[in-house]
Amino acid sequence: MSNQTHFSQSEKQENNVAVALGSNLGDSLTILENAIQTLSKTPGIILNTYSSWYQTKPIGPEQPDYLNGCALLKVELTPHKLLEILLDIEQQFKRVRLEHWGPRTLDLDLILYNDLVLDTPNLQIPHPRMRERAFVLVPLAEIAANWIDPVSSKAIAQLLKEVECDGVCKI
Ligand code: PH2
Ligand code: MG
Ligand code: MG
Repeated sequence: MSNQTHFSQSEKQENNVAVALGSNLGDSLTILENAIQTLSKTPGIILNTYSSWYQTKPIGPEQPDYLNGCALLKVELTPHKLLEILLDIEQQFKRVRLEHWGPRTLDLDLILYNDLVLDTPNLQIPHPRMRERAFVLVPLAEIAANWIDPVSSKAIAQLLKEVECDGVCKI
């Protein structure tokens, strides 16, 4: 069964989605604010709320600090259709990615989609590394502290207590 068939119902419903945003190349604050505006204007997406922006120490190769934040959306889109749109928005912002986990103008990651657990080659939900990433959990806890991660069965606020948050600073 294709994902499209499997999720056909969700296209007609309002699905709760958490997206993580990040940037560490160019004018990151402007890029992130513009990405939020773009999301809010995209058909099939309602922007519910978004977090403060945080300056965060890079995970991975040596590179500039990031600005990170999270947004909560209601979508009438399947997970794969939403992924396509997020990748398209990254391209609109002339995403440059020089190396794996390296610096980028805009990164939009699909973190949670309802209580769905999905493991496909190009999309895993929840995001497989969200539980260890303070740069995701700190902003997400600001706007969705009680959302239960369907894999660990823990709330975002609980996951946040279990990570080291040094190097994540509200701007
Ligand atoms: N994204 C990465 C790799 N490392 N580090 C921080 N602080 N913030 C990010 O968004 C980030 C990262 C790959 O997506
Ligand atoms: Mg990422
Ligand atoms: Mg990404």
